[in-house]
Amino acid sequence: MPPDSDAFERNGFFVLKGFAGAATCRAMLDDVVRVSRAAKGAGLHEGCLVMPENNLAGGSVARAEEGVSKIFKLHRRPAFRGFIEDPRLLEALGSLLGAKLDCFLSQFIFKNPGAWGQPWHQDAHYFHFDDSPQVGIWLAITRATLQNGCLHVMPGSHHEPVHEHVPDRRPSANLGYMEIVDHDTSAAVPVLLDPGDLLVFHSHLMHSSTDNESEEIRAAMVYHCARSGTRDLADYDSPVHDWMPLPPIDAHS
Ligand SMILES: O=C(O)CCC(=O)C(=O)O
Repeated sequence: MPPDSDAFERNGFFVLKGFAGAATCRAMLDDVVRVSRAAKGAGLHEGCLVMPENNLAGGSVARAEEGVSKIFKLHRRPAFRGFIEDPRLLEALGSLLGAKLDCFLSQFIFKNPGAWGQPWHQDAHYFHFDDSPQVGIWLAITRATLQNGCLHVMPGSHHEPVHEHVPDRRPSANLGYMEIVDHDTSAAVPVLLDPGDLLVFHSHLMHSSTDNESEEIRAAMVYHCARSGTRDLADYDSPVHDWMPLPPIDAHS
């Protein structure tokens, strides 16, 4: 499954269909359900940061995970580490970034029914590093459809510098949601995925997601990788970053 480097250069993203099997997706989902319940829907559990879904706050949920938005810092857990260290993935990432890589960020996104989407942004806005780009991978744990709030991307927008981001103006928006309002996103395309499909994208790519207007969960597991040696220039310690070296690519060839 070779990476589509041309599409990455041209559009800022590509999709690897059927990258992960059902058992991998199931194991991830089972683990985050355990973490959500142990944390009672918010806070820290075994170093993982569980964030509630603000738009669903106040409603009663039968199970803790139904009120969770995202869980950060998962990539050292067995259910998640094997995936990011999969030689097929290391090879794809290596051809985009080079042979020595770190995974510095991971998040599971539940996107429960009624959850709001994330507005237009570039992930690079959140990364204050001395190197660029970073690469994100977004694994569909469930299907991603127009109704359940799939991602939308702006092809070619990875050539843009990082735009100004303003706070998401919706009163119940989740913590940390920021929005680009100075760029025409009318040429955006939806990224419709089946479970196990993988979106690979550039950290400058403008993307957003819509609200989950369906009765089903739209779950995804997202990792972000950087070249080893990348330095974080922020003057604060990010509560969601955790720099973990990945096996060098030639260890697998
Ligand atoms: O999956 C989503 O709904 C939004 C995810 C996203 O935009 C991100 O993690 O940067």
